[in-house]
This record gives sequence, structure tokens and C-alpha cells, in this order.
Amino acid sequence: MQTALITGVAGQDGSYLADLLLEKGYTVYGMYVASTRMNSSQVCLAFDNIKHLHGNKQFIPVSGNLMDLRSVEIVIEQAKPDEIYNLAAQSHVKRSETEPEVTRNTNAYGVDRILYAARKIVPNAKFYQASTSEMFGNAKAPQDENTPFAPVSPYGEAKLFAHQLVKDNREKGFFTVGGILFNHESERRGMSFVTRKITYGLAGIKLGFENHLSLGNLDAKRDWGHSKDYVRAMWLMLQNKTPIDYVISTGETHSVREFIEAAAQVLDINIEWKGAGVEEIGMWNNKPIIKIDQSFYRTREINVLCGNSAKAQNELGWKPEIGFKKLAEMMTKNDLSLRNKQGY
Ligand code: F7E
Repeated sequence: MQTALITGVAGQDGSYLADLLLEKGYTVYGMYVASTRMNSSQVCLAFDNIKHLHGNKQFIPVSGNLMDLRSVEIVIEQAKPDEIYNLAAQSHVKRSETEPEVTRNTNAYGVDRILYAARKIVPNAKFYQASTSEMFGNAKAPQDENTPFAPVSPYGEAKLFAHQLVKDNREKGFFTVGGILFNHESERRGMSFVTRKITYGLAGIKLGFENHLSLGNLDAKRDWGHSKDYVRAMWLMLQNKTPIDYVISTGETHSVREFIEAAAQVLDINIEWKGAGVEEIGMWNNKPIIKIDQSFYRTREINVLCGNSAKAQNELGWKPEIGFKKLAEMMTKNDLSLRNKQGY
């Protein structure tokens, strides 16, 4: 039976990947960062995304932090994994502008630490690193495995550093891959990422709990897929005979404004746009429900991300099953029922 270690298990991707591997019969060690010490029976209950794993004997939560080498060594010594999925990160791009050191320490040096510990303790383990389309910056779309990297944020820069470490380790003979994943979202997405902010916010407006939603740049375009599809690609990459990096994306790009419209449609909200730039307002029933707040703008924005995942589709047999409209619908319906239940 296979054993996997997933860092960042309480996040969107970590939790979906844990579900997938458990279904496949793996024993899964899930590394999480906690602010207080918890006993293992409390861990799942403390994190929404892994609550449903409470009591699952094949799932073992382990406390560890990529900023602390010894903690990572202890986790790897305990788990002795065949596969390691390094999904832990400071994953918010805007936050990386104001907290660049925390971002580098986790997303760059943290990867150095876990690779070092893995090589020492389980040199034959296969290693997956969560690389990202943010490494491309404003390189011409569509981006693929041959597109030159040109990151424009501390987040993208730190991820590129880690991607290079993964390549270095591969050249030294270790099975290490970097999955270059474009944006992927879901009902488990953190509330501060734009898609979830929109679906949760619009659901609240529809129910009368909120008057408006403040957002930043509505013209940025992203290639948005569903996290469930993307964790399948992570697993496939580690089942490959040879370690190769792949781009994972839907191949479609949409603006933030289009995502708002797709979510609004699910709620029967007809948005009428007025004005432009920072003066733009989204109106519904003669009320401003979308306003622009410049504090959400990036210092350096990536204007268009659109991935070409032909290589992964041909060589791994992977393809995305959930498209843009369906994604917006699933997230919006989920948040409507969540906010209904919450009552606020
Ligand atoms: O922003 C614009 C913002 O924060 C998407 C992470 O998973 O994907 C994600 O990074 C776009 C940007 O994701 C707001 O300017 C407008 O253009 O949802 P996001 P991201 O920065 O693309 C990549 C692949 C990763 O690797 C990252 O870890 O939306 N935008 N208004 C806004 N963004 C936010 N967060 N909040 C707004 O109010």
C-alpha cells in the first residue's frame, strides 16, 4: 500500500488531493500548520476543508511548518512517504507584496528545506512541487512549458526559485516534478481569492445580507479551472515513468468582470456596468452592488494568463472536466446555500 505526505492539507488543493488518494487506497499523512498544539482527534475538526476526514483511520494529520527544518524532518521520519506533495505555501499574490519575507521563507526556502529532508530520509520518494502560472508574469499568452518565466510579484519570484530547485534535484537523479498549474478554484477556495470573494459576496447581496462588494482590477484575465480536476493532474505526474514538468490549464481565459457576470447569472442578478476604471460601478435594481477599491489592485498586475496544456493532455491523458460556467455555477450555488445556513 502506498503512503503519501501532503503539506498544506487543510487548503483547497490539499484537501481534494487527500480525498483522491484516500479513494485510491493510500495512507495519507496530512501536514498542517496550527497556531496552538492540538491532539490529533481535534485537528480535522479545526479545519473546514478536512472536517469530513475526521475519524478516517487512513488519514493521519501531522503538525509541521516549512519554515522549520526539524519539524519537517520529524514529519517525514514518521510518515516515510512514497510520494510527497508539497502544496503548503503563502499562496496569496497580493499578500506577497506586503509580506515578501514570509512568502520567500515558505515558498522558496521552505521548498529547499523539505527537499533536503526528503533526500536525506526518503531518497526514493517521488516529490511534487506546486509550481504556478504566476511564474510567467506577463509573458505572451498562451503560455506553455517552453514559455520563458518572468514573474512580477514576490510570490511568483519565490515560486520560480522553488521550481528551479526542483529541476536541480531532478538533474541530481531525484524524482521531482513541478506542476505549473494555472488558477484553480472551488467551493473550498479561501475567501480572499477573487472567485470566492465574488460568489460569497454576490450570494450575500442576493440574500440581503450585504449591500455591495468591493473589488480591484476587473479587466485582469485568468485561466480558471476546478481544483478537483487539477489534483488529479498532480497524482498523474507522480505516476509518470520519468519526472517531467507540465502546464495544467483549461486553455480558456476570462476577465474578472466575466466571472462576476457568470456568478450573477446563477443568482438572477442582472448587472449593468456604468463608468470606467476606478469609477466603474456594477448596478442592480438601481443600486451599486459592485464598487472599485484601489487597495485591491496589484502593484504589478499580470494582465492575461491562458495556458496550453496540450503536453499534459497528450502524455498524461489528463483533461479538465469542469469548465468556466460550471465552475462559477458550482461555487455560487454552494455559497448561496452556505450563506442561507449561516443566516448572515
Ligand atoms: O486574483 C484580480 C487580481 O487573488 C485573480 C493563487 O492561487 O492563482 C492565484 O493567484 C485576479 C488578479 O488569484 C480582486 O488583480 C480583482 O488579477 O484570485 P486572485 P491570483 O493572484 O491569480 C495562481 C495561479 C496562484 O498560484 C496563486 O497562489 O483577480 N482581482 N479584484 C482581485 N483579486 C483579489 N484577490 N481580490 C480582489 O478584490
